[in-house]
Amino acid sequence: MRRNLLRQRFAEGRPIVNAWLAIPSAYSAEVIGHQGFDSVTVDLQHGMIGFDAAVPMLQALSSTPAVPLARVSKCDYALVMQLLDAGAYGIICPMISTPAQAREFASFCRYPPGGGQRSFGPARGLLYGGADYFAHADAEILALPMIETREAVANVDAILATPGIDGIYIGPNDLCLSHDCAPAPEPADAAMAGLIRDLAAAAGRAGKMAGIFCSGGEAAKGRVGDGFHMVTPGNDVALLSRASKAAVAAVRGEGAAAPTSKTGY
Ligand code: 3PY
Ligand code: MG
Repeated sequence: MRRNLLRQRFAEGRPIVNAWLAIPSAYSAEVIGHQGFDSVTVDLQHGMIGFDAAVPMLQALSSTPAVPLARVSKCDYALVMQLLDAGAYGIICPMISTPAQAREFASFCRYPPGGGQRSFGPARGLLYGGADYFAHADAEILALPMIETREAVANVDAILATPGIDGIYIGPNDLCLSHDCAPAPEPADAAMAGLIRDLAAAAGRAGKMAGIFCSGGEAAKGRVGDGFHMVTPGNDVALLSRASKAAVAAVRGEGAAAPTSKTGY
C-alpha cells in the first residue's frame, strides 16, 4: 500500500502543512494539490461539498503529491466509510467530545477485528493505495477527532488515549464559541490562547499528532512554534479572497487590500 507520508513527517518531527477545500471543484483541488501542501483536506462539513463532489476531488488529488484527507460533516458510519473507500488517507471528524465518541469514530476508520467496524469494499482505496490496501489500511489511515467544545477539552487526555485515534485536530472557531467568545483561530483572550497551547502539549505528552485550523500562513507558522504538528493556513476560499483583493488593490494603486475574514474562512 502507498505509505501515508503524514505519518512519516510526524515521526520525523517535520510539520505538516495542510490545505482545506470548500470549493466543490476537482480542478481547484488539483491546483491546490500542486502548491506544496503536505496534505489537502476535502471539507464536507462547512465546504460546499457532498460525497458526489468529493469523489472527483479525491481523484484529482491522486494526481498530486499531497496526501488526501477529508473532514466529514458528522461522525457518520456510512460517510466515513465512503470517504475512506473513495481514497481518503485520513478522516477529521468534528465535535468529538467524549472518549466514547472517539472510540466510535475510530471504529468507523478501522477494519475488524480489534474493535473496528469498517465494512469491506475498498474501491478507490485499491487504486490509490494499492492491491494490498486491506493488509495495511488500519496502520496507514489517520483518524483525527476534532476538539472544539468545553467537554472535549475536559476529556482530551482520555480522547488521546483512545485506541485507533492518531491525534487531535483543534477547531479554534468552535472552541471559542463554546467558551462564549467570538470565533477566532488565534484568540486574543489570554485564557483561550493558553487553553489552545495546552491542547498541543497534551497531544505531545501522549505522543500523538496535534493539528489546528489557522487564519493564514503567518499564524500557522506561529502554531508550529506552539507545538502543533499539522497546521492549516485557512481554507481555499480565504486564500482566493485574499489574493483577489490584493490584486485589485495593486491595480487600483491602493496601499492596502480590502479586509477579508479573519476566521480562516
Ligand atoms: C473550527 O475552527 O471550529 C473549525 O472547525 C475549523 O474549520
Ligand atoms: Mg468547527
